[in-house]
Amino acid sequence: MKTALTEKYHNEPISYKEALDLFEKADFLDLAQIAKKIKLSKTGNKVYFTINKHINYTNVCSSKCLMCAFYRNEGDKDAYTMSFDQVEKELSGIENLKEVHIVGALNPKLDFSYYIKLLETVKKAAPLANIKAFTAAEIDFFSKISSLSHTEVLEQLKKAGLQTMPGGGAEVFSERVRKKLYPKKIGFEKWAYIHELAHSMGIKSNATLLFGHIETKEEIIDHLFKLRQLQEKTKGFLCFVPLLFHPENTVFEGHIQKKSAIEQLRVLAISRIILDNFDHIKAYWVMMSDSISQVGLHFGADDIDGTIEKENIFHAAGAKSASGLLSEKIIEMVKNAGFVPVLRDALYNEIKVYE
Ligand code: V47
Repeated sequence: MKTALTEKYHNEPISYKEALDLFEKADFLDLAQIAKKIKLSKTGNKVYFTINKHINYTNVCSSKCLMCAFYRNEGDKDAYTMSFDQVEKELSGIENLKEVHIVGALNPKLDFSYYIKLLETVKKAAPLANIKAFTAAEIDFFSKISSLSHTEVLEQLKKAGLQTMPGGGAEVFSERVRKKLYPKKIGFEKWAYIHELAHSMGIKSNATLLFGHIETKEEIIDHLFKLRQLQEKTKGFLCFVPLLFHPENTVFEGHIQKKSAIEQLRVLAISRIILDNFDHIKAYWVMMSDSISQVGLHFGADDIDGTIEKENIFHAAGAKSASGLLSEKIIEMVKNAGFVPVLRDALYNEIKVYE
């Protein structure tokens, strides 16, 4: 039975009904076996990581999403916007930096020129690193505040140094959930339009799913099928990253429990199975913890993210993982899980294989 299942989902794209059935009912280890077989056929026993740094340039946000613990109102005592000097300082002294990940908030007080200068500052401070910046929600916001079209916004950002885009802002592509949790944020149509546009301009991107709040299993499966369809069209997604909802310091604290390791691993595996046209699936250690992300490598993930240095968004929401890891620690985690660590750049070019 196990062999029949792994063969079936390895050779043919899965249907919506089959996917929902597997997600809801499949034996836990059968699910792992199916997902791992797909992972092995794509990336063998390699697991990718990078040396990266997160810059969360502001936490002042007009979107005020209910699931977010990171945002502040203007005037709050812990509201901040980084100066370019601070950005430069944050990036100094990091050896071998490969990727700068820039995600912030929708701050109505900043002009579009701030973002151009931000990218120019990062490019100057870390000329050898890839700049992965701004979710589709931010790109849409920049278009509104600048009165430029989405194409013009992306052209100007690209000229200033933007090379790839993170997957955030996708949340769950369900209008039901959007209306309840993030009514001011863009929905699927716009998120998809902006990523498609970016891909057509040579800007590759990631895709995410925020799970573990009020979404249903059907909405998770629907989200993954929408992404598979979009990837079929553009082939511009590099990696899919399931993001586990952390309720601490949000209105859901005490009402929603963080999903168990088993539930997190089921989401990871079903993502690997449905997204057969994505080369990479990330077990994001910051959000899952070191040990669950290690197990995630046996549930279809082939990427464990990077050293990060300092993470703010998930830690505002109570993530208990370290806020950064040394490369040596990541290499050890991957080896201990039985895989070969590979240092990558943002486009998955292999820089060093740690046999
Ligand atoms: O879109 C917000 C999520 C995202 C919470 O592309 C929360 O490699 C959990 O885009 N609990 C932003 N999640 C982060 C992001 C990202 C992160 C890591 C890797 C990549 C990548 C992209 O953070 C938001 C939202 O989905 N988020 N609040 C919370 N309480």
